[in-house]
Amino acid sequence: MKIAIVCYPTFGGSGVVATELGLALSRRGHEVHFVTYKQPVRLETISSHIRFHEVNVPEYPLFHYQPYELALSSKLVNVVKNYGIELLHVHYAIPHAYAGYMAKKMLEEEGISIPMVTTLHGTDITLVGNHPFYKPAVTFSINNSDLVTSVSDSLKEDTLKFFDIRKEIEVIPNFIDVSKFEKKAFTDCQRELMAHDDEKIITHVSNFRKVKRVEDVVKIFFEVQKNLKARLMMVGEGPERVVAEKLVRDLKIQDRVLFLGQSNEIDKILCFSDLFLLPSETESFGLAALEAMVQSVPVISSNTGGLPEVNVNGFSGYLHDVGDVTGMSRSAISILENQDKLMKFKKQAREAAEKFDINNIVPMYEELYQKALINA
Ligand code: GMT
Repeated sequence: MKIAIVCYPTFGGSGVVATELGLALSRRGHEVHFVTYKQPVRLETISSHIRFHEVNVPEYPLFHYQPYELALSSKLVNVVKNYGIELLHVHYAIPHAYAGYMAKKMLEEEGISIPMVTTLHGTDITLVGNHPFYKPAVTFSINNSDLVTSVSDSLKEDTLKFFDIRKEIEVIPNFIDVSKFEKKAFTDCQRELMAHDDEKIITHVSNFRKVKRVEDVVKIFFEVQKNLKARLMMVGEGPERVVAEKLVRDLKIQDRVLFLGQSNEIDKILCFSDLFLLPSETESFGLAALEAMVQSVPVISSNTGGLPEVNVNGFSGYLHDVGDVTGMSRSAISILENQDKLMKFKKQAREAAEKFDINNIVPMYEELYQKALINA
């Protein structure tokens, strides 16, 4: 198949999923064309089955906002015509589904019919898309996609609750390439660079937005380090980083907390981590938790959104109500203070992650594409 994928090229989960999906599809013999404003961060290899098409939006002083949707839909029309693309797969409804629909309509004028699959990722529904400023356009573009998927049951429920949707939504969960993370020896992880042998390493990875509740991460860690020797790795960049840094300073734990910024070495950091914290306000799936689990890192998370579909309470970690810092701290300590329990949870975290192996999930997308092509 010849597929065009539209996504955000940044560190966010939706872009990561779209890129990994495209790479996996190309390895399975499909020709995949990424159409976005920058080369996606995880798109390292340009192979004969992968192409990247940059959407350019020239600055013009008349425009207060540059018309990205227009440039994207025009680019899609050209890519479809030039490369004989058979299917569009857009990740994140805003504005990709809207631009994809416009491209479809323009192509129809030229006698080209192309199906569009839209994958909903989370904030396009729960935070941004739900805003009255965007809601009519988001509803319209979901209803006018040929097929719609969501990354969890919870996100599907939210979409049906918040929007007037006439389309069937199929749940295809996010995935991970389990084989990339074969069990390593403890010593492979260069843990000694980060902590002493008797210290536990706790990690948080996010875009440091309000929804991630990074202050809770610091508060949980503060409680933990009163009970056992530990270090906190804060990975990522975003507006709440300064807030977390201030709290660390106020609590006088600067010597135990490391802010690593945006990193291309998340895999290395997770390799030597003992516990992952994700106390988010909401999370449609929690790809960051899955990335930790596959590296045998148990997760303490909130129990909202799609997180209970990924992190299994009492097995791969523990889940608590949003904001329950006391409960999360207690659970973190209970795992970290008992080496046997920690080892058991590490093994179980990996086991729970295996359900989301790329080889189980990518065929679901291929089947969906076939369905879209038959119905087109
Ligand atoms: O919130 C983020 O971390 C970024 C956001 C995005 O759009 O990239 O992530 C959303 O999509 C991810 C991939 O499907 C999910 O794993 C995240 O849970 C989801 N974020 C939220 O729902 C807050």
